[in-house]
Amino acid sequence: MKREWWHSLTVYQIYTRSFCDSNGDGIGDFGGILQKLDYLQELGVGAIWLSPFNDSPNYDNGYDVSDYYKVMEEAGTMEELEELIAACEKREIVVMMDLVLNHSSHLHPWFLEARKDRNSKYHDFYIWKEGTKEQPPEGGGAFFGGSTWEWVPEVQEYYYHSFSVMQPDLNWKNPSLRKELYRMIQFWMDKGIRGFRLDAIDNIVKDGHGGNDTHSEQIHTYLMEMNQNTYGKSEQILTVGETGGATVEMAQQYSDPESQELSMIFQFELMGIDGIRSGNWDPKPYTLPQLKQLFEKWQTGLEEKGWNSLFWGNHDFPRVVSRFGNDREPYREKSAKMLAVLLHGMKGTPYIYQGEEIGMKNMVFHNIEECNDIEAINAYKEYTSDGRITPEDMMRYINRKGRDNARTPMQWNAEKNAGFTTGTPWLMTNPCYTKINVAAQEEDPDSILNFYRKVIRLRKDYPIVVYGSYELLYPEHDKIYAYERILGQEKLLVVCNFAGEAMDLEIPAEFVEKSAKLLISNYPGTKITDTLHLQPYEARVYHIEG
Ligand code: TEU
Ligand code: CA
Repeated sequence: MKREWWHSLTVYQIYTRSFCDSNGDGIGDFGGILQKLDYLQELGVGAIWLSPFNDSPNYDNGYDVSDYYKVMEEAGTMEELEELIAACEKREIVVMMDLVLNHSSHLHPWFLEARKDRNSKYHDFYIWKEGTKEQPPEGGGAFFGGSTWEWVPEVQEYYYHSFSVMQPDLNWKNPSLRKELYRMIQFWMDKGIRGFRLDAIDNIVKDGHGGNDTHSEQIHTYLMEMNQNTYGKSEQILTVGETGGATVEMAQQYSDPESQELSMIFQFELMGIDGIRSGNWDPKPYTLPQLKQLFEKWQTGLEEKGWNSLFWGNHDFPRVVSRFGNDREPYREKSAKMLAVLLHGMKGTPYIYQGEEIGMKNMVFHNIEECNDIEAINAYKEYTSDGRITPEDMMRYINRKGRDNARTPMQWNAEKNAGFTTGTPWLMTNPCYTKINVAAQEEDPDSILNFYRKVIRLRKDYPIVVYGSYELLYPEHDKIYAYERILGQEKLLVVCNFAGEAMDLEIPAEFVEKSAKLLISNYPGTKITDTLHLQPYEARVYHIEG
């Protein structure tokens, strides 16, 4: 496999709105990110992915773009962005941008024209169907509620939207639209953007029946065309497509260098893509053997062809320690570190979502007025208005699964608003900030933050972490997750105890015989013996040079 610069780096996802506010308006911005570059550099990340910063009315926090060439006022100015890109370049941090190409805002000038006149050039930039006000076309439900079709009296037609009514889908069948998008991507490349995360990119082909054809071959054709016309022209650009429902075979195709589409994708088999309206109370649960099976499939599936992205969550999912670890004391810290070891020991490019590195946990929202997320608010209205679900149950649901959990302000210190803003934050600060914050963890050599720094470092110091093949051990063990990485004669052993109790595990003899070196552990004073005595949520990585 050809080695690429983006194989060995770790990406940090910044939800700009919630990261750091430099001007006291309660919304995070470029100036805030600039202030935190030392922090990011010390953490050791090689790239930052910024959630959408294009001009937007922010009904979906930037995932509804009204001008692809401008930056949104809340985030700052173009000059500030340029300054940020230059400052990152100096620190060898790549800046990645979130491209929202499946849909625009309903306030984008293209759509404003399109909805006025069927003969407008921009009408065909969107997807329309005839009908009457009373009789909408057939179709499924939109991700954020209601039908995928919305009536426009001026043109006596319905337009198609996969997400909210405020996010009309772009018509990728139209070559002029595609050309406009490519031109725009080139504009950002010229500004020094070195990576793109392609939002909901597997939704761009429609099935003709009011739904999306996320398995269509046509998506690959469009991606190849986009690649050739934009980022494919440079070796310097990293791309990751958000393709929630991708299978291993599809992922191979998307991320195979031969097919020239994308560097890698985000698949959501682990996350589960049934949103808050699916009727499932909790995020998809897994037994440990199921979790192993899932990772095994992806780790070995992309071994020869393609490349994995590795992540425990993002701005759309609950906090990792609350979901896959144990966010109750005394185990929050240990389990957060254990999860870091498990994921960062695997093969692929890891993504850290802001706050994960200090063990931030889910929020408790008391009522819907405290929430911001369009998905949660729409679902709440719909489900409580006809009495299908009580408001109390709906809040429980939102607290377990809702997207605002991950969007509360970054916790920098124990001062007012966690040091995120001097003003009023756009979304409540999680009260846990008095205990869980960056300042406290900087001071503590054993903190989750300092542990993440070490974990990230391993990938740089040991090529086996980047390129070793993955071998699962004890697939049926329901408390311990152990695997090996193998590169020639060299070996790594990663052992993670998922139980809140001590466990013994017999390990392959060669690690003891060859006096394997302990690279990292979340407990002090560990010894290598034929049988490891593991503490609750203990994680260790051993290395033999071979
Ligand atoms: O999320 C897309 C999204 O909702 C996916 O999880 C979807 O289920 C999948 O693509 C189906 O294949 C992105 C953003 O991350 C999110 O914040 C936005 O709200 C959304 O797109 C709309 O732009
Ligand atoms: Ca601000």
